[in-house]
Order: sequence, then C-alpha cells, then structure tokens
Amino acid sequence: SAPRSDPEEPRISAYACQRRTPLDHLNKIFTDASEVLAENAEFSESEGRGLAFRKAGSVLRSLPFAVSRMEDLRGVPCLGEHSRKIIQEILEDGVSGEVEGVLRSERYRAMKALTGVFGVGVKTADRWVREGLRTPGDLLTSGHRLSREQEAGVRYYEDLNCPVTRAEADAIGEIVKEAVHSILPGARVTLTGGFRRGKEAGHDVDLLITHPEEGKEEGLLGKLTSWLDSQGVLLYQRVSEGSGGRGRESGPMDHFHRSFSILKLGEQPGAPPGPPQPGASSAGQTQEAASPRGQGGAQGRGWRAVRVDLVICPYSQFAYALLGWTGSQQFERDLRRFASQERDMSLNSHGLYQREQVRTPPPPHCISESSPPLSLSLSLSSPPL
Ligand code: TTP
Ligand code: MN
Ligand code: MN
Ligand code: MN
Repeated sequence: SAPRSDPEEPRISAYACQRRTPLDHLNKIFTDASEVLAENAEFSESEGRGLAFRKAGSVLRSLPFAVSRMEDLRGVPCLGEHSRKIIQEILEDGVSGEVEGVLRSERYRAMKALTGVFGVGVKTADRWVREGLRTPGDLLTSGHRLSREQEAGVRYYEDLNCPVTRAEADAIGEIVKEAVHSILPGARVTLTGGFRRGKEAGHDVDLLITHPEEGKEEGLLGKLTSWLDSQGVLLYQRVSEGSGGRGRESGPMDHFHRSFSILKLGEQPGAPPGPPQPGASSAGQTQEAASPRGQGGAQGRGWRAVRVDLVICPYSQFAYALLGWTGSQQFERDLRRFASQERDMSLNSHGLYQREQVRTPPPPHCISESSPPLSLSLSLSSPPL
C-alpha cells in the first residue's frame, strides 16, 4: 500500500467537521472496539476518557484506507496512547483483550442493558447495578419505583431497542406531516438526525418542524401532540418547554419546544394506525404491553413503538436548527469547538454569535417579547460540548 507519511499529503484535521466521513468505512473492527471502550468509560462517568475514545473512533471512520499496520497511523490526530495500544492489539491478535474483557464483564453488560431503558441514565443504572439488578426484567420484579418515562421505557423495551428502519422513519414522517398540515397548512417537517445523514437504521426518528411565516409555529407542539394522542398514536411524551427559541440562548443545549415521544407505528409503513382504542386517550396509559422479557416485540402485534423527537423552531433559526439536529454528535461537537477556537465565535442550534460581544440582533419580534434590552449584551461565551 502507498506510504501515508508523505509530507505532500494533506494533514488530517483534528476537527471532525473538516473531515470527509463516509457512512460505510473501512475500519469497523477498530471503531467497534473504541465504541465499547467509550461506553465503558461513560458508564463509570469518566467523561474525558469516553470523549477520547469517541474522538479516536471518529478519526478512524474518516480514513480512506483500512489500517493494516501501525505505520499507517503516522500523523493521524486524535489517537491517544491507549487507543493506539488497542489498535496494535487488534492488528496483532485479531481482537483486543481489554475490549473482550469489558464485553464479558457483568457490570458492563448490566449497565448496557439498564441504560438501554428509555429514561434511565448512567447514575440511575449505576445505583441499580450496585443494588444487584441486571436486566430491565429485574426492575419489574424488584418493585422499584419508576418514573413515568422509565415505565414507558420498560414497557416498550424490545421495540425501542430494535433499530428503526428508513422505511419506518419515512412512515413516521408521513404521519407527523399529515397531523401538522391539518393543524397548520404550509408548515414544514424535515427528517433530521442519522437518517438525514443517509443512515439505513437509527435508534429514533428526529423531526424538525417550522413554518415560513415567523411566529406561526408558536403553540404548534401542543396542538400536534394532542392531535396524535386523539388518533391513538401517542404512546408517551415528555415535553420540554424551552423558550421556543425566543429567550436567552447560550450553552450547548438548545431551547426549542420539543417533545421526546414514543409513537405507535401501524403494520404497513404509511398506513393509518387504526381508530383510537376506547380508554386509550392519554399517553402513557396504554393497555397493550411490549414485555421486556422477550415475548413482546412488534411481531404478531400489528404495530411497534418508535422513539420520536419532535422539535419546533422559528423559521429565522431553521438553518441553525437543521445543522444542529443533523449530527453526528462528534461532528456537532467539533463544529462548535471550531467556531469557538478557530473563529472566536459561538455556535448553537439557534445561531452563530460573536463571542464576548453584543449578540447578533434578533428579529424585531424578539425584542418586544423577551427580556429587556439588557439581555442583548449577554455574553454568549460557553464551553464547547
Ligand atoms: P440523536 O437522535 O441522538 O442521534 P442520531 O440521529 O445521530 O443517531 P441515532 O440513529 O442513534 O438516532 O441526535 C440527533 C442530533 O440531534 C444529534 O447529532 C445532535 C442533536 N441533538 C440536539 O441538538 N440536542 C439534544 O438534546 C440531542 C439529544 C440531540
Ligand atoms: Mn436520531
Ligand atoms: Mn443515538
Ligand atoms: Mn434524537
């Protein structure tokens, strides 16, 4: 193979947003390993170590050649000592002993299973593992008090851990489009997240909703989810009110009106999910259960549960929202880091700002609606993700 250390060859950027990264890449054996090590670090709340393995995975995904010897990695950024050691192990032995050990460990397996429940984060899962729980099934028998979100997570565990296909994502998009258009003609619904990047499968469906007439989108989320609920499609939702993108926006988290929801997708993609069932009017109280023990699942039931993120944004922020919600996580993280470190600017899903300076003037309606003009001198500097 050709030498990679040619000084003529352009250097690989340390920013993911400056690297061309194909969906299908040539170093899956290594990125699978770094994914496991990243997860395992995150499970012990070692964010720094987790991030290092995520960055390593990201740069390996962008390489236009399959790594076959350590010299191939000369000049490749974002690979720390630990990552290089793992790669070397895999090159020599076909597998990494450390990764194999993690995959076998009871703690990793239990954390993986429990954080796989919608609504369960690392802290909660860690507490449960220390109490001896291992699987979502254990949660039911142990009599632990679950949040409404976790209850839905356990009920639909099988479905939510079964990848969403592109066809299913499109079908969900159609259901939401139909609902949105019946409420607010002219509104636009855009599929974002992994599917917008061309992925064939994902863990959820991300939909960004706006209307070309600024302000028309206000109040849409509540009407939309009520409509979906009345059709028997809304199995669960948690609404994040945000400020609708109208308040003070800083930091990496966005402030759009948003619903983390679970929708019911009927048998044939695109087919109506059927009439609302009697007594099934409020989300989260659905009668049918997808058991976490295995006999559940979509097969034979005629429908499946799908995680859906519904995000409403004002048209003036649509470009930034679309950019921010397309991902990947690593691309977004580095795009913000690039803005901050290389351009002294601040980027989030609402806009691009000069740092330490007056905020770019918002559209006129914002001034009358939000806080006094004082907020315009708000410093928008924030640490990168
Ligand atoms: P995800 O849906 O978590 O990820 P994904 O669509 O890339 O992959 P998957 O197939 O597993 O669903 O997030 C999509 C993008 O949305 C992510 O790149 C960043 C953005 N995002 C936010 O802006 N705010 C948030 O709170 C979250 C969770 C994501
Ligand atoms: Mn997604
Ligand atoms: Mn994901
Ligand atoms: Mn999502």
